[in-house]
Amino acid sequence: MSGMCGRFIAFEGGEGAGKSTQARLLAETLRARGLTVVVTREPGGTPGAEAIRNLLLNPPGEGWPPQAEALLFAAARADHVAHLIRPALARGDWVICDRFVDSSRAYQGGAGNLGDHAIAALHAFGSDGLRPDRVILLEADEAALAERLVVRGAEADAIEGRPAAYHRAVAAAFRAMAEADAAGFARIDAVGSPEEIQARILTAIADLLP
Ligand code: Z5A
Repeated sequence: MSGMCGRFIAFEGGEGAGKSTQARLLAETLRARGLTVVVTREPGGTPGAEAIRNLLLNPPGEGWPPQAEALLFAAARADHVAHLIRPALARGDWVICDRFVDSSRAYQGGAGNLGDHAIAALHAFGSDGLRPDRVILLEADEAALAERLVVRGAEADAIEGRPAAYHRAVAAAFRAMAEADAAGFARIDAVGSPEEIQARILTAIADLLP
């Protein structure tokens, strides 16, 4: 758990699910209610973790072996947790994070076949096992997500560019995690207007709001 007053919300889901959009909208709504909110992302969020992000998404050389990739995500997270997330929660701020450890569980642990125990061990060592108060899992079918990414038109990075089967395994891993921890995860239908989706999210975190 995150501390006495601050709350820690993580957004998870596949690429293009609307995590960044919804993180921003949620922050605006919470700020309008008088809360202090820090919006951040992974990999990244601090200068050290942003430097590691660049190594991960644009790998020099021939690409990271799966174990090295998992270690780099965990190292970036350890810096982010120590220098940004824990201090913000200790001040009583809300922290809204675009991806967190469950992305490592789904991508490296699930689709990358390293397994959940390896990721949990890295997270225990690197970040003392910090968990969000609620994970908002944005779910949409493959076709809807593909359409959004075509509209956005950005070039794929080293992880986005992996085959469809990899991304299907990521979605299945997220689903399994949410089914195994119904209190920790809110599964949100990510198809609809951004406002409709935001309303679903606010309902799903109503119990955490002051
Ligand atoms: N990764 C990992 O492997 N292990 C880890 O531990 C962590 C991450 C932490 C990070 O890339 C990559 O690292 C990611 C997982 C991996 N790779 N993949 N795949 P990133 O942070 O650059 O990318 P991302 O997290 O996948 O985010 P994204 O592609 O930017 O998507 P998003 O934040 O979920 O969506 P968005 O930017 O809010 O919206 C996407 C587009 O859809 C955009 O044009 C919006 O205007 C549009 N949009 C948003 N909402 C809607 C609705 N409701 N309807 C229609 N269109 C919408």
